[in-house]
Amino acid sequence: MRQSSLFLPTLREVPSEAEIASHQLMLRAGFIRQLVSGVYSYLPLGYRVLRKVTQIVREEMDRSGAQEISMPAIQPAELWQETGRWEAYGPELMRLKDRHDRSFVLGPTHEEVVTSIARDGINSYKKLPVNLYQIQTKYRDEVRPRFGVIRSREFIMKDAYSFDTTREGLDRSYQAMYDAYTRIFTRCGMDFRAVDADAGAIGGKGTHEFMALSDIGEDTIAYCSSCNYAANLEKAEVVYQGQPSEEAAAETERIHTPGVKTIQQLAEFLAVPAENTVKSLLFKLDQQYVLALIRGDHELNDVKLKNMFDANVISMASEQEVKDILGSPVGFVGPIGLEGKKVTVVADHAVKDMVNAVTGAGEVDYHLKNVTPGKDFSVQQYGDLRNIKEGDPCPQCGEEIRFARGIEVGHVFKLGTRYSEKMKATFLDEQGKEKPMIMGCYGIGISRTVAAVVEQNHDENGIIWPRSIAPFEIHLIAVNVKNEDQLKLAESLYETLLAAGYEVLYDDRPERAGVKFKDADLVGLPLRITVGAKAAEGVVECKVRKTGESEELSTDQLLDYLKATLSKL
Ligand code: 9G3
Repeated sequence: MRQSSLFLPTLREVPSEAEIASHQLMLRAGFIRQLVSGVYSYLPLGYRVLRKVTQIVREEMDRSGAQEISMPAIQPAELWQETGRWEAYGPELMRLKDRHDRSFVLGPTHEEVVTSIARDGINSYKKLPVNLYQIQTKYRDEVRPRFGVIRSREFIMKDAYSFDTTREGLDRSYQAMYDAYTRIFTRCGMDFRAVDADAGAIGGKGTHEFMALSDIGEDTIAYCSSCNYAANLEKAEVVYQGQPSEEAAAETERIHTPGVKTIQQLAEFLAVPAENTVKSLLFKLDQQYVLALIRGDHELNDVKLKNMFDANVISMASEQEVKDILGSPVGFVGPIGLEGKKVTVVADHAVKDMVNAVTGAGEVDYHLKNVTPGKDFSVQQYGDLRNIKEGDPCPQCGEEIRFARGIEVGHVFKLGTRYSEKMKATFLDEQGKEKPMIMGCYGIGISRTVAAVVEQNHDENGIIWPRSIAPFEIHLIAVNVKNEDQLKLAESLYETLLAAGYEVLYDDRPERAGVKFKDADLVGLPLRITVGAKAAEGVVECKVRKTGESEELSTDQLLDYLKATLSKL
């Protein structure tokens, strides 16, 4: 491609709304442009990268035996009513009406559509297993789009759905997708981890998230310093090492603590460590109120709490609800004196061992000390309700847990029969018995993967594309197109490289050298060949964008050099 004819609107300055490197660089390098908040256009170079990632995904999905289809973005509301999701989702689900005033959704995902296709097209165990996938635009009206294409309202996803006759079949389909994802992200040059994750609203048992490691990642990963354990913080289970305290339980005392509301203030005011205090947090889980007790130095994990009650919706109670349900002001809530209140009290395992703890007294400016579970209050259920902490023992091997941040680029789920039952997608088994198909679903954020790779591969001058998904492999630069020798050599090299099958972006613009080199660093192609002062001697400079290492070569050494060098990038 000649750069003099390439539509590449680079920017000198950093757009103010771009907070992270990938967003800044993809805008500055002319790869994307925002149409409106959370909605992006992909310009020629950006689209070439998207196509490369899509091609890798397609190859590995086909290799796994999955079959590519295309499903509509416009989906009738009736399908979503069959699964109850029309009512379950809020403003994030984009809805529209057609000319006959019928309701539709703009597809954020395709479980309903693909299950209706399976229901109509499969009726016998002989036709299973099947894995159908598509690579298509999804629509989710994010409340706060941010980070460019990482959290946008329209994005490209590969979504696959497997249908099996047995759970063992699902396990095989799931493993095939897990392995395909490992190959895909490896080929994209990404540093990633597959982590145990929570199934969330989609339900089903067993799910992994594929996380691109990055400090700007919204997710926290708890991983083991020695074994292969890794889990989303939402899911990471805490190993309960019960160590009942030997301390004798003393009589509770009411203490005046004017204006002391937070655990920190309480610990300072009473000069007691945070682990001697109990946090009491009121939640609403579906229609019931739950008071969750947690040790003062721990963090409540609301996903674990939600799963303890298998609830669909969880929310922190408002100040008014705390007053109405517990008769206590916020900041002074405690587990004592709740008999007769319409609330269920649960607690994290660590609370069970506490003796003579400090809790809220249930009235303004008062706390209680020497509070002991069993003696002073009862707990309906203990469970793992806290976030794991760095340094906690790994649930798999006991070694230290560490934290990292990640960008979720893939997610694989074992759905079970959640959709097939609701939509009566059944098959007749060997005995002619009607059974619901057993499903799995598998997503990859294609556009998000591009941004995650940029997050992991850039420097202060610009992007550093791995060869596998770079928009072009080689940046050929004629330093001064007015110089006869340079232009002649550059033009002939361009033809030679194309004939050798390389993807070449040839900067033939009548621009100053400095501008050309800055743009080349910004766009970030893996290898740069500069035709400059030594053109007359047939000598060019080759520079590897990733390492900065460069060397001068005569043109007859060039093809061997490229073969050896590009295979490593
Ligand atoms: C919605 C809206 C947002 C959503 C969903 C539904 C996330 C929704 C989960 C999934 C599960 C899997 C197939 C590919 C892999 C992921 N956000 N999810 O179901 F209506 Cl507005 O999408 N789907």
